[in-house]
Amino acid sequence: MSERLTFPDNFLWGTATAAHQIEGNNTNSDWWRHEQTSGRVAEPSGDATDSWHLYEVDLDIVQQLGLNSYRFSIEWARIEPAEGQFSTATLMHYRRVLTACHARGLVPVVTLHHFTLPQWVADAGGFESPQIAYWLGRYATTVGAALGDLIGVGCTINEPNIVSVMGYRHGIFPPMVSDSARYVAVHEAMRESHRAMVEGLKSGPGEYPVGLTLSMSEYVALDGAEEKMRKIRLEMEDKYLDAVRGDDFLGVQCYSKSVIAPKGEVFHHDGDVTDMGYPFWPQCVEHTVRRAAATAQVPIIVTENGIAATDDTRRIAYLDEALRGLHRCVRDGIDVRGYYQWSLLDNFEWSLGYAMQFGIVEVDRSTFVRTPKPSALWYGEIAKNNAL
Ligand code: GCO
Repeated sequence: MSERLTFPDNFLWGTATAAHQIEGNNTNSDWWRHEQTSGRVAEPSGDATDSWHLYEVDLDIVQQLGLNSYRFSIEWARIEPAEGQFSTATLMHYRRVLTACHARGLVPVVTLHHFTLPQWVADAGGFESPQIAYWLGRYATTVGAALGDLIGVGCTINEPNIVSVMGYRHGIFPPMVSDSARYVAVHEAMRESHRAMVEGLKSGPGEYPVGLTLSMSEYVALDGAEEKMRKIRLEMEDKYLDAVRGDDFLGVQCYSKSVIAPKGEVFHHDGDVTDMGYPFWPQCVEHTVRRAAATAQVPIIVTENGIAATDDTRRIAYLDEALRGLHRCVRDGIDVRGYYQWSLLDNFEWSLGYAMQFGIVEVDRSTFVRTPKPSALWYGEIAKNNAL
C-alpha cells in the first residue's frame, strides 16, 4: 500500500462557487446586461442553478460529502442596487446562508466581489472610476458590519487580474476594452480597492482572516520568450504578490499552465487538454503555491482549483495529482491552510455558458435536481480522512 498523505490539523476542505454563476436572475449586474447585449456570451445565465432559493440543498450536499467549509460569494449588485442604497433584505438573506453554513459545521468563506459589478457602477466607469476604491470600501464596510460576526474567512476581490485581463486587454468580459495603458491602470485600481476593502471588513465585528484571491498559472517561456513572459507575469502576478505582503493570507487559484511565445501567450494547445482547451496540468498547484508563498510570504489557501471535464474520471485524476503536489508543499513546511475545489455545481461558466462542467455535482437545469458525481464522493473521503 502506498503511504498515507496526511494534511495539517484543522485543514479547510471545501468547494467553491460564485453568486452570479449559481444564484440565478442577477438582473442588476453588468454581466446580466453583457449576456443580453454583447453577443459574446454563449447563452445567458438565466436561472443558473437557482441557488438563491436552493442554498440549503447545496449546503446539505457539502455537509453530507464530509467537507468542513464552503466558499461562496455575495452579490454587490443585489446588496447595493443603486448608489448608496443598501438592501437590508439581501443582507438578511446572506445572514441566513451564513447561519446555514454554521448549522452544518461548515466554515463560510465569503467573497465580496466575484467578477460582477452593479450596473450603476459599470455605468459610472467601473474599475476606471476614481471612486471605485471608495465604493468598494463602503460596500465592504457595510458587509462587515452586517455579516462580519458570521464570516469565517473573507475574500475581497476574486481574481482581480482576470477581471483586468479579460475586460481591458482581451476585451472579452465587460466592458470589452482592449487597451494596454487602461489595462495596467485597472490592475492598480484593483490593488487600491483591495486595501480599502480589507479596512472596511476589519472595521466591523468578527475576527477572521481577510485576503484577496489571485489567478495564478505555471508560466512557461518558449525559446526567446523569457523577457515577454516576465513582463506578462509582472502584471498578472508579481505586482499583486508584492501588494499582499502583510495580509492575513493569499488565496491561490490555478487551473493550468500558460505557455508564452515571443509574440505572446499561446492559446491553442496540442496534446492533453481539458474541455476548456487548457493543457491538463494539475502540477500547477504545487508550482503556484510554492511561488506565492515564497514571494508574498503569507499563509496560503488554495481558494480554487479544478477542471472542466465531461468525463468525471478525468476530474478525479486531475484532483488527485493536484492534491499530491499540494501535500508536497505542506510536507516542505509551507503554511497552507485549506483547499477549495472549483466547483460544487456545474454552473454558468461566463462567456462559455453552461457547456463547461466544473462541478462535482451535476444539476438538471429544468428541475434543479442535484446529483453528486463519483468525484464528489471521492473528494469527500479525502476531506473526512484529512489525507490522501
Ligand atoms: C475564477 C472564476 C470562476 C471560473 C473558474 C473556471 O475565479 O476563475 O472565478 O468563476 O468559473 O475559474 O474557469
